[in-house]
Amino acid sequence: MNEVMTNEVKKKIVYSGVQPSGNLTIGNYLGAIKNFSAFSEDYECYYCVVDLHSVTVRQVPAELRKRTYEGLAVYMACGLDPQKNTLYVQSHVHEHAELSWLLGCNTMFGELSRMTQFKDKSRKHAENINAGLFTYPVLMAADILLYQTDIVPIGSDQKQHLELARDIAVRFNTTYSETFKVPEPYMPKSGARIMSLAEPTQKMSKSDPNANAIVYILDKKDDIIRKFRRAVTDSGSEIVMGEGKDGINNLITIYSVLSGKTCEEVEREFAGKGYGDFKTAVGELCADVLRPVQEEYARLIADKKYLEEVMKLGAERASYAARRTLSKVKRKMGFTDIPR
Ligand code: AQP
Repeated sequence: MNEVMTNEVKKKIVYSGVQPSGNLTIGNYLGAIKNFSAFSEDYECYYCVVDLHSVTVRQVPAELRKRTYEGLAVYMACGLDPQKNTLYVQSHVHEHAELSWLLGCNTMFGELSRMTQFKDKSRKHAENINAGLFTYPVLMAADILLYQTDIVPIGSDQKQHLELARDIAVRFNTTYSETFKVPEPYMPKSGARIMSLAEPTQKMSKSDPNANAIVYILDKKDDIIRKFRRAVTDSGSEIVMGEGKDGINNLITIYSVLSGKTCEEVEREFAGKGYGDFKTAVGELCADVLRPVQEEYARLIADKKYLEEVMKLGAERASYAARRTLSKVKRKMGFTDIPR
């Protein structure tokens, strides 16, 4: 009896997503995707290709379509089994957009105005400061709250949005009675903010127009090594972390996360070596770590039929869970059902 009861204990829920707004970077990998598979065994996991988010910035339609398949293939190549995880595409589950509207009516203009990503992206895309860019965090809150999520693995750039999602959940629960689980962020101790190789005070972003600033998950070995060799560093020479040494701090962090060693161990390993040797070592290690991911990706992306089966299965599973929360929310807010 006890055993049966234990088996029926509901697993905690993990949710995260990546935008198909460009080719995925080692920032996306080290800060987020790499950590996803660790949850697969013990949690019920939803990992989404968040295509609705990506159109807050103008996308070329054919490229968006292509990158959506690629995003799914990268998830699997990074070790996410579609049987153990719900892997799906956000726009296939219309409840995300619907809940986003309802939550938007429970989110304050002032809260959204404080979001630093909105301010950054408004500066970068001054010709297209659309309403979606402003309400992006509400859609992100809907993504998370729709699945009654416990844990959200994210890079540190998404921390502020996650805090807002928590505030929205608490406000809704207080206004309409307990409806949403209030989610917790999970940020890796190291690698939560991988910096640009060209401007190490800036986050590495897949939409950065400078390709040398970014290492893509699918970059060729030679390109990876070349980019690391050209990484901007200060005028020093010792492989030691320090204030104002953003470039070398970033490279030590990347090496540390890729190798599983602490930053101090990395400093000891490279004591007496110069920046040039270290940059080559980071490039080589990065290429070695990414090689199996790239091989698996090449196999998966060639099989469009299989990717579509995964998409379909994921959409069905996600829709089932999403429908339950959305109908609860609508009931609490006073919406009527279609009379039977
Ligand atoms: N540089 C980074 N270091 C650590 N984590 C990062 N993430 C993104 N960049 C870094 C994490 O990756 C996950 C998916 O991010 P996203 O695609 O939803 O959007 P983003 O955070 O806006 O990522 P990008 O690469 O900067 O995209 P663009 O250029 O389109 O805005 C998130 O968990 C994020 O924290």
